[in-house]
Amino acid sequence: MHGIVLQVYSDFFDVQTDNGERWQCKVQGRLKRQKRRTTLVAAGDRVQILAVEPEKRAGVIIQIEPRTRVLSRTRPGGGHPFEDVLLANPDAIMVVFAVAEPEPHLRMLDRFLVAAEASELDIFIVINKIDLTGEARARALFGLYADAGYPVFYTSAEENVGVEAVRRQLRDHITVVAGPSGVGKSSLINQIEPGLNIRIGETMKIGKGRHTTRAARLHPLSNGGFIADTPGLRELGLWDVRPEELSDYFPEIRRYAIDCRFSFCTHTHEPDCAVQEALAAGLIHPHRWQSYLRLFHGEE
Ligand SMILES: Nc1nc2c(ncn2[C@@H]2O[C@H](COP(=O)(O)OP(=O)(O)OP(=O)(O)O)[C@@H](O)[C@H]2O)c(=O)[nH]1
Ligand SMILES: [Mg+2]
Ligand SMILES: [Zn+2]
Repeated sequence: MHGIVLQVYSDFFDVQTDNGERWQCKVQGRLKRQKRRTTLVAAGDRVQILAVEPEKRAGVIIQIEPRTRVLSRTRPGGGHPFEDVLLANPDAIMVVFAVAEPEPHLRMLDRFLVAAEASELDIFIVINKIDLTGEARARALFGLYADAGYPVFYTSAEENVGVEAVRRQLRDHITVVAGPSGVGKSSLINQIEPGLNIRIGETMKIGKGRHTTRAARLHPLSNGGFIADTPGLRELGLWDVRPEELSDYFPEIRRYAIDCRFSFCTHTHEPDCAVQEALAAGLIHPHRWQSYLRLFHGEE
């Protein structure tokens, strides 16, 4: 049987098979004995399993498919760094913000987007709680992100508005959810997939304490997608971006930067800078430009 690992416990793995069954699996000894520099089995891994006790849905993982991508941390160790895989095969990051309550700080949204860009996953934005301001106000505030090139969805988890479009976006993908506390991430997920019953007003967490490595957990959606509950982007080390990489992480800057005279142009003072020209022509939003400058100079 083929399946996907939903969650990793200390010595067994929760696997959902392609026909939707849940099996508790161990890993075949042969696989455990192989030398490796990466986590053997992580949430998101596609695996092949054999039944051991079918009546108990207990099995053994006999093969792990190659990973397309990972969210990981590198653990240094004796000259042989080890890749701690927190999530295998992620496809996208959904960045959730609220239009009010908490008051939106666009600078913080830019920070989340830069961290998300550093992961090299597809990114889309969900602006929630539009019932508090009306959709027009939300679009006026966040329209600049659509101009920058991001898909932006407007929702009210409370009133079930705009949720179907987000549900379609999640189909058949493994999507990581990110965003500040209180914006309605759990509420939104419950509205997308009512059977999950994630606690509102309580952060989704596995494990305790800030020093334990928190692995990810996948919540299966009935449309074939998975929501990944992962440690924050900060804990994944995506928060620390070098200034010279920064223009790669603003899509609307990256787009023009290829035409700068110098390939290492920082767009702050160099001659023949295509980004400066685009800025002067109004093709880059001044707010986003200010965010770029602040991050470039090392301010959060
Ligand atoms: N008015 C309004 N309130 C909402 C909406 N969505 C969520 N809320 C409320 O916002 C509060 C926070 O919602 P949560 O879903 O717990 O937020 P969260 O993003 O999961 O927060 P953390 O788990 O702490 O990161 C709760 O009181 C929800 O009832 C919405 O669309 N409109
Ligand atoms: Mg939550
Ligand atoms: Zn430039």
